[in-house]
Amino acid sequence: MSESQRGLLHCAIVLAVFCLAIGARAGEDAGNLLSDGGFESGKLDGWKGNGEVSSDEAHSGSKSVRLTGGSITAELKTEPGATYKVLAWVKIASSEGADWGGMRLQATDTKSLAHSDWLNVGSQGKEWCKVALGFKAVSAKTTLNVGFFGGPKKMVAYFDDLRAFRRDGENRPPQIQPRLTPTASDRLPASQSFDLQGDDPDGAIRRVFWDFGDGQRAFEAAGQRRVGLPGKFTATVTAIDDDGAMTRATVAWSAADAQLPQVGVRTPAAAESTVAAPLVKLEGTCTGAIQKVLLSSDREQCIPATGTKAWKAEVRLARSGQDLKVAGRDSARPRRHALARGRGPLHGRGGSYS
Ligand SMILES: [Ca+2]
Repeated sequence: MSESQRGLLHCAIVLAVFCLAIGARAGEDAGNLLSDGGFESGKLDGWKGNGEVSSDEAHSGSKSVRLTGGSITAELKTEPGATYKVLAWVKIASSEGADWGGMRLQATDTKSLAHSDWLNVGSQGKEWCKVALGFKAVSAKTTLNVGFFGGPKKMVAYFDDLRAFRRDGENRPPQIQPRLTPTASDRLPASQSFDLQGDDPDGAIRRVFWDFGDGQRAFEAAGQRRVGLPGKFTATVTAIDDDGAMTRATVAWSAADAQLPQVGVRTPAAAESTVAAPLVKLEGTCTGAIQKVLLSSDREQCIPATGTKAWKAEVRLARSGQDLKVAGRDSARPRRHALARGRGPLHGRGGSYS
């Protein structure tokens, strides 16, 4: 798609918000210091506290633990000075009240060693999300606390696939597979969905950032957006895990619409020119229902051209290089502009323009 169409501007609308912690559990470290982190035994083996094993929800298998405002604890055998990681999947079923607190993971010895962020509907949504907690042990026994902590807020949440393991070796970055659907549109505006499958093998994906390449961005792993800009683009998605490791992936996509007006510049023929005189004559053509053609520069000049389908204009250049843009105003959709870039900078040379 030519540069002439790059000015068709539209609002970015992200319709859906999904949980940042996503994907399957493939690739996680083997081993689990918890005796039954998946609660598949149907009992709270190795756990104490106020929770009930439930078949209502399960991240994997058929069971999870349901916590209604309470919490459960498990004792971990730990080595003083060693670093550990706890991974858990949580699904928040309900939340009432706006006071402080929420669900969380916490590692304690005689005092708190580390805890996760509050896990609330606002931060996690109501889908299964993966949460990671890292801590350094100070004695041979560390208590893992899973559940609600805070004020009189009422929360119900399910936890599943809890795993605690000793961290050895380097942190591994997230493994991700981004997807855009569709990757090619032939009519604008178009709808495009984006999503990210993947996981962090030894932690959890904490942040996702999409840069679609057309000026739109999203901080959600998945969603729906409107595409209004024609061209060939590369979307870049960045995933960051709980230890700060980053993975990037790209998806090429394109959009076109033969009905859209186009603006072309015929003279000067080259995208970048050096001229001897300050006054430059430009000529070009437009397709579609263009009502008005305007030239603007990075020196805050704005000059109307004469004609539309075949337009002409004269621009007085400043002393050094500058960018000129040609915009055709579409009469059918007057809020849109077709822009032609790349016919500058035009460098004055000779006389007072050396
Ligand atoms: Ca990691």
